[in-house]
Amino acid sequence: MNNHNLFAALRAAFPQDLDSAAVETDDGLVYSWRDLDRGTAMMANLLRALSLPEGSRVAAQVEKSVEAMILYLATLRAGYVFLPLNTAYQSAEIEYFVGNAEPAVVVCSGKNFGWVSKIAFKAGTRNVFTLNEDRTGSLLERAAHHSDSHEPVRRNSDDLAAILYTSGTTGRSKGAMLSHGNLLSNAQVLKDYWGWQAGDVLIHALPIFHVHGLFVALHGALLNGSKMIWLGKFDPRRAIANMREATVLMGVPTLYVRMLAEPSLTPEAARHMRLFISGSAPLLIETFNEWRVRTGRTILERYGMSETLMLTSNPYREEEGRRRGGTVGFPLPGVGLRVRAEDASELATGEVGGIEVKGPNVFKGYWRMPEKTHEEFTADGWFKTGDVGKLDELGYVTIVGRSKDLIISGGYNVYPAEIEGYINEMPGVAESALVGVPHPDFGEAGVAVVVPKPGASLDGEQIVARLKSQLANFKIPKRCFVVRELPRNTMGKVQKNLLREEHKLLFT
Ligand code: MCA
Ligand code: AMP
Repeated sequence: MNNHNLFAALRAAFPQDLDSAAVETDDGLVYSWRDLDRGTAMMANLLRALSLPEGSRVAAQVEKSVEAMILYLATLRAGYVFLPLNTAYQSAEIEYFVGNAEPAVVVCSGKNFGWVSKIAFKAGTRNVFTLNEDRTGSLLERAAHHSDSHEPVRRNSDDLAAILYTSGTTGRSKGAMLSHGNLLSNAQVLKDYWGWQAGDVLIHALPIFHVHGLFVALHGALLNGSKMIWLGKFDPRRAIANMREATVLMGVPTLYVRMLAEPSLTPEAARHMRLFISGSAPLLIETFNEWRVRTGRTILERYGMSETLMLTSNPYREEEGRRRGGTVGFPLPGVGLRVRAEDASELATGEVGGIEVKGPNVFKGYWRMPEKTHEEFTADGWFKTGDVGKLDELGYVTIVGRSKDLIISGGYNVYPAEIEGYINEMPGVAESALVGVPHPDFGEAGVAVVVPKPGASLDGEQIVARLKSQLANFKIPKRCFVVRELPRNTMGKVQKNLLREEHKLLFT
């Protein structure tokens, strides 16, 4: 029987010359394919030596580094389940994720060990390691004592490989359970659809705690045996300078907007590049057009979700069609996509409705939330994305909005209900609403509108300052207004569309 462990497939794609460069970092280090193989083996052996129960979760809240990537690959190799956490999360957020996922291992930055280990030990985690950007910390010290050879643990396609926390369409964060088969099948489809080829070099510019950087970019390069130029933190000038030696770059729209602001972005600078991919948030048509003028290259926009991995993509090959700005392209091979009205009836071409999907890429459900999982699938087994869109006569998908109350800021998801909850807890607050409005850098930015209790006086800046001490930085509203009341419809529901309209020019 074949081993369906995703790591085994990635390892099989390593080039024959294991001493060639696999990763080059921005501080000048070069890791060979042999380094990745040995490093993942040593770490996998360390994890196995901990005698963890099968299916154990390994949670990581660490800065982006090659060693952090090795930790992810080692977790797969050892057959455990990886749980990546955004480095911006603060203690209340980490407490929720660790309490919910009950990881057997937690890896954090040395500077956070005090508070993270306290949370982890309270949740029953026995093993807390540290891993720092400068390649120090107890994880590497401990792994150094283990053998550098390791046979990937046998896994079935349906076995869990990772859990990614996302808020789905409603309520508290839910852990989307992704299997080895979900991840591998999606990576294989993208390898073919995007024409990965010999000699490709990827500029890896995104964080590695979400689907885009951890799976789409990383698996793409590894499955093609391609070298990565590894940017610890996105820097537009560095990314442009790296284009001379690279062929593929993946980014959220904010990355493209920031590169366009650099005079060094020219057709000459981009001459060596084969493919620019954008996703995670809507790419403005202005950005799409300007990029073409400034570089002579056409961005390929695609669409996906944590629960489903990649769903649609504009075509790579000309014979399959044009890359059309403002659309997210065609359903990927193997992905079923349909548009439904609210009463579940099928809609005609061009009509707008809820996007529903099916395929080997669709997740196994939400971690320990069978009811939530059930709610988000139709009776005939399609996953309801919460995105609103349409299909045209050629089959291109356009996303026109979202039925879920979600703001996407700089490619990160912000759930208004969560931030409103924190604001409503503050003394003197009667109620609040958070809306997303256009922002030139982040695409959308959060604006809070807060109503004081009778007799209370509130200050918008103080509310923002208080949120900063509680929540990840990207969730903090960029502005906060104190008003006498929120607009409501006859049913008493807050009319967020009116608030969005009122504040739409705030940042433009
Ligand atoms: C930072 N800030 C933000 C954001 N990032 N505010 C709103 N939205 C953000 N995304 C805050 C900072 O805390 C700071 O606040 C101020 O804005 C300016 O920070 P700056 O230094 O400009 O930010 P940065 O550190 O340069 O980060 C910007 C970034 C980053 C590089 C665009 O947000 C990023 O890497 N985004 C990519 C996210 C991503 O990978 N998404 C993929 C999800 P203050 O000054 O007050 O401290 S996967 C997904 O969605 C699906 C599956 C898919 O389809 O891919
Ligand atoms: P996440 O929960 O982080 O996985 O975010 C998934 C959501 O990001 C999707 O449901 C969409 O709303 C949004 N998204 C991803 N790619 C695109 C895109 N190219 N255009 C518009 N929205 C996108």
